[in-house]
Amino acid sequence: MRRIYVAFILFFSLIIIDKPISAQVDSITYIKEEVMIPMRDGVRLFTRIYIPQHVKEAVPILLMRSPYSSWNMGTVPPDQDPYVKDLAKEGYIFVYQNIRGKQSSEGQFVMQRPVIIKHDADTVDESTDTYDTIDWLLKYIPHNNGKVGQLGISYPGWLALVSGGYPHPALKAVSPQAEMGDLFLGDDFHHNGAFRLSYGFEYSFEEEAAKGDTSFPFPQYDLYDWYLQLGALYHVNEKYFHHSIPTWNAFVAHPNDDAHWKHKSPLSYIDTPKIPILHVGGYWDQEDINGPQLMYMHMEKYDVHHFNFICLGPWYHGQWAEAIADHIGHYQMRTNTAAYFQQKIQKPWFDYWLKGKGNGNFPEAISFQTGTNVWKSYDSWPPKEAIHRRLYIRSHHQLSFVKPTDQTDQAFDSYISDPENPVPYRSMGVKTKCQVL
Ligand code: PG9
Repeated sequence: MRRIYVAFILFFSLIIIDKPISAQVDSITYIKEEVMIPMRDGVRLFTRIYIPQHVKEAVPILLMRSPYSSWNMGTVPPDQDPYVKDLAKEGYIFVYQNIRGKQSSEGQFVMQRPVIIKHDADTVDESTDTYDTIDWLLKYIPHNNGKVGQLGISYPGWLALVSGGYPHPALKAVSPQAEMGDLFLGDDFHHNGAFRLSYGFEYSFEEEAAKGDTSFPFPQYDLYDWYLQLGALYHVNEKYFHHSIPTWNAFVAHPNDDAHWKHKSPLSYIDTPKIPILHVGGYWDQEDINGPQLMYMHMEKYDVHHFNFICLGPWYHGQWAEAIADHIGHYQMRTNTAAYFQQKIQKPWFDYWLKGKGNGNFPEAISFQTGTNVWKSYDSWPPKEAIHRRLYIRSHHQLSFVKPTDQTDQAFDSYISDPENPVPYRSMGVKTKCQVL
C-alpha cells in the first residue's frame, strides 16, 4: 500500500517541481530534475538530480546531502562546479538533497540529529533518510549501475560520515570532508572547550530561526562592538532569541563537556568503517580542523577491512572545492592544490569504488607538505617516520627550533592586547545591507 502511495507522489513530483534544463559537459549533456523523495515516515525531501544524457553504459550515482540552500546543493550544474566537474566528465548521476526540515524539504530539522541505529522501525535519522533516498534513486533513476557514493564538506561531510556508518548496501564509498568530530573540544562551536560566541550565535540562528538560511539582522556594521554591547550571555535569550533556538539553548544548558556533547559527537555512534571512507581536511580550517583527523584516528582503531583513508591539504574550510587554491594569505603553495585534489585524489577514489577504474592502490594517507610544496604519501597517519619537535617563539617575529637558554630580549616577543582598540577579524555583509531591529 505504501509503495503505491510513494510511486504516485514521485510521478507527480517529477512533473510539477521543475522543468528540465540541460548543460553540456564535453560530450555529455545533463538534464536537471527537482523532485520530492518520500522517507519511511512520509516526510518528503527536496532533491535536485542531474542525469547524464546519451550515456551508453549504466553509471553510478554521487549523492550530496546538505542543510544549506547552495553549498553542496548543485545550484550550478556539476560540469560548471570546480568541486565535481572532473567527475562530471565521467557521466556520473549527481544527486543533491536538502535534509529534513531545511529549505524546501519537509519535516523537523534537528542540528546533528543523533543516530538511532534502528533501520527497521519508523524512527528516523540522517542515516535512515539516506537509506530511503538511495532506495528511491536506484528504483527511479534510469541507467544507474546500482552503485552510490556520497561526499560533502562540513555539515554535508558529517552527513556522508553518518551514511557510511550505517550504509545502504548500494552505498559503496564515502568521502566525509571537514566533518565535525567533537563540537566541544575541537570543532565549530567550541575550541578546546572555549565557546566561540559569534560563531555559535550566528550559526545557530542561521540554521534554526527558519527553514531557509537566515542571517541575524544585525543593526550595525561593527559586530565586535555589537557583541561587546550585548553584555552577559543571558541577554541573548532575553532580548533576541526568546528560547526559540534549540542549539543556543544547549550552549547555555551545557557549558561543560557533559553527556550532551558526548552524545552529539560521532565518536559515540560511529566506529568500524563498513565501506571505504576517505576523510579530507584542511590544516587551516577554523571550523573543522579537528574532525577529519579525529574521526580518521578513531575509525582506524576498528579498521579490520582496510577501508579507512585520509587526505590533508593546506586549506581553509572547504578551499579544496574551489577552482584554484594556490595560496592562503601570504603563503604561496606554488601549485593549484584544489585541482590536484579534485583530479588526482577525489576522482580516482570514486572512479575505482563506483566504476572499477584504476588499480585501487590508494595510500593510507596523502598530505601536502608545506614549505617543499609537494604531495606526500604515507602508509600510516601520523607517518611512522614523523618526529615531534618543539618550535620556539623568539624576538622580532622569529621562530626557532633552538630552545632559548636565557631570559634576554632575544628569548621572547610581546605585543599589547587592548580590548578597547580591537582589530576586527570578521564582518557581516556590507553596511547598506544591515537592518535595524
Ligand atoms: N562547520 C559547519 C558546521 C558543521 C557541523 C555543525 C555545525 C556547523 C558547516 O560549515 O557546515
